[in-house]
Amino acid sequence: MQTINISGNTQYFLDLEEKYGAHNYHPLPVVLNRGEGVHLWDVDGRQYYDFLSGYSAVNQGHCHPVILQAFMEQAQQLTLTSRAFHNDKLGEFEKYITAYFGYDKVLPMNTGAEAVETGIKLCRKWAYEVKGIEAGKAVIIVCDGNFHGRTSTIISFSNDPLARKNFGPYMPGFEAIPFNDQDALAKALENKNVAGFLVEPIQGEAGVLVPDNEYLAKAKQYCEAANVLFIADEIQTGLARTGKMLACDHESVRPDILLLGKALSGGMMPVSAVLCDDGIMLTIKPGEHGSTYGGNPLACAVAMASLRVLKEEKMAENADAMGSLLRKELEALQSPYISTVRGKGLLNAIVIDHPDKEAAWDLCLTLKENGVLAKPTHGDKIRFAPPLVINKTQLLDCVERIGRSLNSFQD
Ligand code: IF1
Repeated sequence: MQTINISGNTQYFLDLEEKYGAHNYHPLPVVLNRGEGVHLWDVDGRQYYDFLSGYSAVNQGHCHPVILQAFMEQAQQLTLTSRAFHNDKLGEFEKYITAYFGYDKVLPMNTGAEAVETGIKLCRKWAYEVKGIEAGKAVIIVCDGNFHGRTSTIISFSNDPLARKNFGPYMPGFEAIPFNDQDALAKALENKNVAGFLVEPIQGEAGVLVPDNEYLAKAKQYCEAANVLFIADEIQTGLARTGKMLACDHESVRPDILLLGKALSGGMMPVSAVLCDDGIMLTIKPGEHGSTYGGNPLACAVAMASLRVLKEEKMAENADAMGSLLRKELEALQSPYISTVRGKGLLNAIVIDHPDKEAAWDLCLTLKENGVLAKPTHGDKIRFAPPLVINKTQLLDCVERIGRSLNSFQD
């Protein structure tokens, strides 16, 4: 186990959380109080590169000035009307985002999980009222290793014991198949009660699992042939993270229902959105779904700025170039402790090969000492996902720090 030195200042904040907060996370022992671009600073003034980006919620970089400006202007004007009344930002946002992604309509929500839940409800509603599946019989296909959020319904179709243990009884109506297995999907689609296929184009939490080329395109074709909705959860992979605006764009796949969240607000506040065409969206009538904060004017102003800067600053192109460079340089380290380097754009992970099962955690502690913040996922994988504004000099500096951290490893 790695020895770590913690300042009194840092310890003060760790103790507060230990005593007064739920213990539902096991964070790295670092206390941050400032972020700007690719950098974070802790309470002792130490600077770090952020290689997690708030789980891809800070694609645009911490405290992006344009997004911040939009936030501050709107925050002083009007933050929330509820949907009981109209406001002058919601319609502008709806027009902007539907044109941006090419859909008829958007249903605005707040968290990613709410977007996933909304997608599930739309799919079921469409199944009964358009496709004609028998009431209560709709099935949505999901993938082993999925992560779509933490609500009771969503963990009902998780196969991660940590996510679902003792949270039953579980929501029925879901069938899991292996990820990246088109034959398994074809077989599952023989069931006439299937309404939708919910999939992450790249499985994030599972350890950045990139499917074979054409998997998504074939899956969409199979769904179309079976009159089943292809629901893409782009909450983590979307918004330029993988080197295209959407991960589905790598295969020119147009989801029937598109789920967005996280970087939709550039890390400012929870904003999520569900996009689809009228044939699906208009199955939900007034009063059948909603949210207190969904579509609030502050969220709309922030989301429009967050989407605008992605394009204006060509963040997808930078993510593509910097991601290729990162994977090439990580491979070139030829570290005996890295068994795999994988990813697309700036959504990457390394798999650690070391006899000590705590090795990935210990490496993250060493990385922290060397000025790079990253976190293990599922034991032996470490996600490397910096903000999409990282430049070549900064990226090579991080690779040097990662290499130095790996070299300090003892067998
Ligand atoms: C945690 C990681 C986990 C997501 C996808 C929906 C959601 C998420 C593809 C729900 C959220 C977050 C949740 C956070 C850690 C992080 C995460 F994959 F990004 F690393 F857990 F798997 N779809 N992912 O990734 O969005 O409701 O959180 O806004 O819960 O520990 P949310």
